[in-house]
Amino acid sequence: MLILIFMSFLKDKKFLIVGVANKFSIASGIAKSMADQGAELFLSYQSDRLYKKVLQVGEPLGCKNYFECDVGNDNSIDNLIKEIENKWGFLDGIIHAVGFAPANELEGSFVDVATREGFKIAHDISVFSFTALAQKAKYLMKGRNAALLTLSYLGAQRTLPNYNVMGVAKAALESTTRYLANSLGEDQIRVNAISAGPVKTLAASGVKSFKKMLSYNESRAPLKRNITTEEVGNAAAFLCSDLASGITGEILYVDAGFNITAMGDLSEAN
Ligand code: NAD
Ligand code: 0WE
Repeated sequence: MLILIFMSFLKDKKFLIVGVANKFSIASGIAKSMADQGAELFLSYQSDRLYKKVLQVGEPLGCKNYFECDVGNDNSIDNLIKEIENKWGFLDGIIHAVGFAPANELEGSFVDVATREGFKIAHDISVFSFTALAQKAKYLMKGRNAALLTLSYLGAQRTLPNYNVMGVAKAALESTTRYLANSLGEDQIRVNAISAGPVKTLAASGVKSFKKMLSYNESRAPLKRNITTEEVGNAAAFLCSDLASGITGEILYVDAGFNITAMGDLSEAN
């Protein structure tokens, strides 16, 4: 007799996911994997105009909790956390899948396109927001073996064309992951990041030559393909579960191995 045993390592856990814009979002892949493992979800979205799309992602997963939150606004974050306190009274973790820089800084040579204002916006929305969420939701997570997770990209560690100020911000986000991990450790709250390979999402859709980047990654990565949001989701579900109870302050690459290579297969060499 065949016995199928379904895993559900997030059963009875409740998570806030910040950053669903539509079904293509990395946050949506994470929501699916976490719901598949039994987690209950609270989805926050940036603005009214996204509400319908976010419902389309949440409803098939049985999610009943939605709230608008602009992570660049402290009152907006406070309102979100209050709503979670009222609905649930506690939290087992937060997924931060938000990144933004002004489009005109994501094209051209870094030294020529960088501005003070663009730097501020990129770091406020893409980096400080993670600390702000941790700070404001800490009291809901204390002593529950909770887990925070953010999304990074290889541009934090290496240069690549056009990523510019976002690379600088992702470096700060990875450092933030370590500092948060160190200061939240005493509350048994773990903090990790996933550095994902490129995925065609809304945030990627405005990016010049993104298709070329996808095909470059596909041919250079050890697995000879790109990754899916579900693969990021499965790693996220693991990191936020008790299976990862010994892991904190870590940056986990989910990129088909691209980051370990330096020279590909020389097919482009003369
Ligand atoms: P996406 O456009 O689907 O998600 C980005 C989200 O950020 C959107 O939901 C958007 O509404 C939200 N956002 C932006 N400003 C906000 C604000 N002020 N308040 C609240 N929400 C705000 O794109 P994505 O690719 O899924 O991005 C999610 C995360 O993954 C980002 O941190 C991104 O840097 C990271 N990432 C993306 C890739 C990729 O290739 N797509 C690779 C590695 C890491
Ligand atoms: O982190 C990201 C997305 C970052 C992003 C994208 C946009 C486009 C639209 C942040 N802000 C904006 N602002 C906009 O107005 N990625 C990892 C995907 C991505 O974006 C790139 C990449 C890759 C990969 C931008 C330039 C070069 C490569």
